Amino acid sequence: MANRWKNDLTHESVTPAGAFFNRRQLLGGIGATGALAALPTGSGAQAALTPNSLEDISTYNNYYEFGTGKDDPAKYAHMLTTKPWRITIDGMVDKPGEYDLADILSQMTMEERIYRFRCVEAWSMVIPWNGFELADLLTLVGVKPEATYVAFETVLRPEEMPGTRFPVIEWPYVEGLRLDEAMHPLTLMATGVYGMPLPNQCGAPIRLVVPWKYGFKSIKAITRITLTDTQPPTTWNKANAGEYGFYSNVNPEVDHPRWSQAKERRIGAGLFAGREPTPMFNGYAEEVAGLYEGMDLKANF
Ligand SMILES: Nc1nc2c(c(=O)[nH]1)N[C@H]1C(S)=C(S)[C@@H](COP(=O)(O)O)O[C@H]1N2
Ligand SMILES: [Mo]
Repeated sequence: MANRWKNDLTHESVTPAGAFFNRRQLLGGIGATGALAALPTGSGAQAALTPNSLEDISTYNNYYEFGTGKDDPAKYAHMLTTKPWRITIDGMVDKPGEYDLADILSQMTMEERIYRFRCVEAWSMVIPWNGFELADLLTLVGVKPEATYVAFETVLRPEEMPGTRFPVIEWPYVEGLRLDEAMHPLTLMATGVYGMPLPNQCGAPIRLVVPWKYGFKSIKAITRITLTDTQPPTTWNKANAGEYGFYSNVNPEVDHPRWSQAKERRIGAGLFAGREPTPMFNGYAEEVAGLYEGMDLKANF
């Protein structure tokens, strides 16, 4: 196990430019091997990429609606009913409404994206997501020209979410992106991993994935998407603005007040594996640095 992780994961190796921009792939019921075989073969580094096991991805989770322990979501998230699922899309859009998820999915182009995933707690994984570009959904509903931000909200069902009985954070969980971040082709709405529907603990039936930002931006079980012209409140920023900013771009040079962000512990690497350096924008600088040109990344953390 440990060796697997030593050689193959440099930041260039995981979904570099070209691995996603040139490819739109319909998904069948592919398993782990199929997912790897389906990777573009043009880049040697890309072929060497090794995602975390489904076990890692589905047993080590952050999802406070089901408890604060890493193993709580795997134990309790089955309590959430994910079918049928409706998403309210409102605010500054041409076609506001309550959309049925199955209806949305029938109009989206499903793809596989193997992304690095970096939690603000300094652990990381590599995850083979299945999903569609958020930009495609926003285009479908029509974004009005005055909109500049997108707000997201997680479903809140205390009877199905035992963790929400405790005031650890404010419920429902909310997140937000600037509109240009939301429209970026890397920004994914994930409905699956390893070619299978998302396990509940991973955010079923639909969650956001923003691979260049800390994991808490990737909000789970989304029930509402609102287009707005003001920066939306976000759960961890509300909980502690000194520690968690709105942007939360992965940045090895901006430490968390209580720990360094320079390195990360890769889940599944084994007890004796060293911590790996964290790349700027989690390895996606080439694709996203332009979004923040001229911005002070230390002040806007
Ligand atoms: N609704 C909701 N979304 C959430 C969270 C949460 O507690 N509730 N935790 C966030 C955090 S801190 C991380 S690191 C990722 C974890 O995703 P994973 O469990 O699929 O790895 O989900 C994010 N999305
Ligand atoms: Mo996180």
